[in-house]
Amino acid sequence: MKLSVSGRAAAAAVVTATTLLATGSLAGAAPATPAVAAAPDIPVANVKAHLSQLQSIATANGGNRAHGRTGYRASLDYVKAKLDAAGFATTIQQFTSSSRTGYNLIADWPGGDTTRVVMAGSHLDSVTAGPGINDNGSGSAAVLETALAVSRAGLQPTRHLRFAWWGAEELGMVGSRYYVNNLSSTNRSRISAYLNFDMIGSPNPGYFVYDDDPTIEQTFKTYFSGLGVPTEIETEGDGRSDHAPFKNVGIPVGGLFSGADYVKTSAQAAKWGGTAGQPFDRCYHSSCDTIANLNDTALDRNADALAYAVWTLSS
Ligand code: DPN
Ligand code: CA
Ligand code: ZN
Repeated sequence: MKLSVSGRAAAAAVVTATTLLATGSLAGAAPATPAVAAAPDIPVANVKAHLSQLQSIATANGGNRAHGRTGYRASLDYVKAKLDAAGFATTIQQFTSSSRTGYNLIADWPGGDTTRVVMAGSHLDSVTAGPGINDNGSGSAAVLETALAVSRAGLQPTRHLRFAWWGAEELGMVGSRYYVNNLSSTNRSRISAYLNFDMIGSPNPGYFVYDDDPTIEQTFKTYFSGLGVPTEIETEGDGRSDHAPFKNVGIPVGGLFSGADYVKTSAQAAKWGGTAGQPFDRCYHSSCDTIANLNDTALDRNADALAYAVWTLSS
């Protein structure tokens, strides 16, 4: 069989396939070689177009997209309309937190083995202080564009794919915890992986991979090593985002992160560029977390890595 992949990509594919087969939590996954060839390059312009829409929504709704505010519901309606038009089965899950109504959006891609579900999610709410474009429009827009790419490709994965946008993360992961708590034990046991994307376009970026499930971690690392981009283990936010409720009930989790208010070291600036002695995101939880508060290269790489992981882990 002739494979139209470079030597390095082929070598990376072998590593991924070996890891998948050797790891209990995702045992039974097909070898990853075909998925490596098929995973799409996510157009960063499309991701940015979604972010421009989220910025406009915040601007039209008092400057934020926070839980219980009109800008949150408008954000959810924007994402849902795109998914409905692309053929997803969408569900809005309602909950109450701090006396305000919150919503999760769940989108299932029809087909695949529903006893082995691969999920990717991100929180869609901002803080009240600003529009929340890096935190977490970035993850929300990249997960949306990956879902739309699944539809464009007519992907028929072996495993069932589910995408999620969480409400009220900024109040303490309220929406994602509500989702996990309300799963039946059967449906909980059917989730073979949860991938989380919270802040992936930080303006002074780092490339951090969560070190939770080893198969998921290795899948992301394989993608970045193919780009020649070094990664570090994510340590700033352990337990601080929506993967935590999944992890707490034993579901394999992983994810990507480009940094919040920690300061970039000189060693990190040497390998990633950017500015040492400055935060990864100086606008974290501030009014200046606008459409200008993004590094397009980080957003592009992380969106492509997201799609690679979704294709590979569901194959
Ligand atoms: N959970 C993020 C927030 O919404 O504020 C911050 C964060 C994410 C921090 C991931 C660390 C790691
Ligand atoms: Ca891309
Ligand atoms: Zn935040």
